[in-house]
Amino acid sequence: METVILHKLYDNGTSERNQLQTSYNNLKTEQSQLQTSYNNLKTEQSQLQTRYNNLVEEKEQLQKRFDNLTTNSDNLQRKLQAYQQNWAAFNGSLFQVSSEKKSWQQSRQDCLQKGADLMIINSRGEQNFVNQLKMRLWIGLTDSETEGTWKWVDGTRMTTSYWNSGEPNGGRNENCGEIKTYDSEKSWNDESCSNEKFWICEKRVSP
Ligand code: 2F8
Ligand code: CA
Repeated sequence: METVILHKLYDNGTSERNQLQTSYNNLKTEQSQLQTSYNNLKTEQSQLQTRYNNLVEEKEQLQKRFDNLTTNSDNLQRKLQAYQQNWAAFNGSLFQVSSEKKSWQQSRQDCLQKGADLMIINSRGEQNFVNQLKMRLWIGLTDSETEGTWKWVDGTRMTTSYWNSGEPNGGRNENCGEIKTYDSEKSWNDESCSNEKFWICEKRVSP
């Protein structure tokens, strides 16, 4: 009787041990699968990080290219606009000759409205350029502030001059400068500012 009971207990123990072993094996298998999944996810995460870094770099390069293209397009747009409005490029400036006549002040207002001002002649090249147009034109020269002290519209004192013989001769009656004769050596005249004349605007495009 005792032997039978002992056998029974032994069989029960064995069966329980087998179940535990099976459960243990199953858990080991599951653990191993989870480890593999984890490793795969780690690899995938690392690949995604690399792709993300590459995309960030690519985005920065594209942004730079986009900014450059925008700058180029803006410059071209400005040039095209200037060309369409009959601005002529010379020596880092754009020049536009009027098609109507106005007083010196009104002429200047027209230039200012266009983001420009009356022409300032500060090189021999510019003096030649304006004279070859062969037109009487208001330029940005005046002694309205102090009689006899000629200044350009940017407030600088006139240093080099190309007055016509006998000019300036108008005293208080002639306080504005014009291109009168087309002799590049001596072409300026002082003239009454209220006289209506064609004029020339200058817009600086490079420093
Ligand atoms: O001879 C030069 C002289 O010519 C004219 O006066 C007669 C000019 N004035 C006008 O055209 C209004 C002067 O500015 C110029 O000096
Ligand atoms: Ca004069």
